[in-house]
Amino acid sequence: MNIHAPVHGALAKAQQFDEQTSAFGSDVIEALSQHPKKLSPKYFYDAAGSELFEQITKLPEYYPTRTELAILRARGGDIHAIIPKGAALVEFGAGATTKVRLLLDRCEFAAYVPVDISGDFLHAQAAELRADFPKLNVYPVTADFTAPFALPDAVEAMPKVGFFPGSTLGNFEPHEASAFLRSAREILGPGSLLLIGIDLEKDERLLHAAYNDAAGVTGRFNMNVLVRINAELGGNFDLSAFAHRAIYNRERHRIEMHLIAKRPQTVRVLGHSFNFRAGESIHTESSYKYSLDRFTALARGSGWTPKASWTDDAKMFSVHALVAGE
Ligand code: AVJ
Repeated sequence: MNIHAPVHGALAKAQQFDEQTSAFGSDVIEALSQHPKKLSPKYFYDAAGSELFEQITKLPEYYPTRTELAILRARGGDIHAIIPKGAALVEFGAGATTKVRLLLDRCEFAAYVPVDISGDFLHAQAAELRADFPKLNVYPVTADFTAPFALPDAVEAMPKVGFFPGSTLGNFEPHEASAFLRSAREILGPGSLLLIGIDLEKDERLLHAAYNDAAGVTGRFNMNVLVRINAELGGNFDLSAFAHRAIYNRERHRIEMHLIAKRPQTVRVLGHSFNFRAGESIHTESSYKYSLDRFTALARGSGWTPKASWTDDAKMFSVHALVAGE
């Protein structure tokens, strides 16, 4: 053991790292002990996983990102018209800044509050935006946005506009999606606006192609969670013994991603053994698809009043403006 006390910052960082690692570890042990086995999609996104997701957004088969961007561009005037001047824009999750830049370019926001669990990513993103929007106040908040968190004091008096693009809501089970919408209403306050991107139900062949791309990027993205378990938790997953599979579950309106064991095997993680039968699955992600009616009903039932909905001509994707009820 090192008898010299490390500098405070390094210690804090080491502790934070340990806590995150052990949360990941205990989650993985619990999720792989379930029947059927599961893993949370939030663990896809380390630096390599975020990079793979960026590649997914550019695939010819993956329509959501480019369709949502096209809607935001085409409806910029309508969006501008309903956003109060001097508002604070609160983004749930911080990813690529392409979408938020469209809003910041067109609407006069006084502040931008990106909220994300990964502080490093958040601060890099904030620095980038501060450089390009010198008059904008950027107040990053490091928090898990699926739980209640406090907005910075500096934006308290400003009107609030929430932004939750990308159909990230689709990763939540319907009851979790409702809980998120209720919590967002509490955080933003009555009368606030929420701009939210929601992927729509469509021909199953298009959904299937979007999650089983010809170049195999989605498969590598899916497999990245096993790469992380091996690297960070000392797991011994044999990556060549698992296959990517994405299927549309029609009854539950969702794409499911699975990792399928190609043969019987035992995998060890943090001193635990997990047995797999040939063909056994780890369910790694659900991506719910909504009809416009089912989404507006969910929003109403969660304390929000739909104000406007926009889609592309082919009705592939939707963007909704909701107003928070009292
Ligand atoms: C970021 C959750 C919206 O569900 O389409 C992309 C993630 N998974 N390809 C989605 C994802 C496989 C994506 N979301």
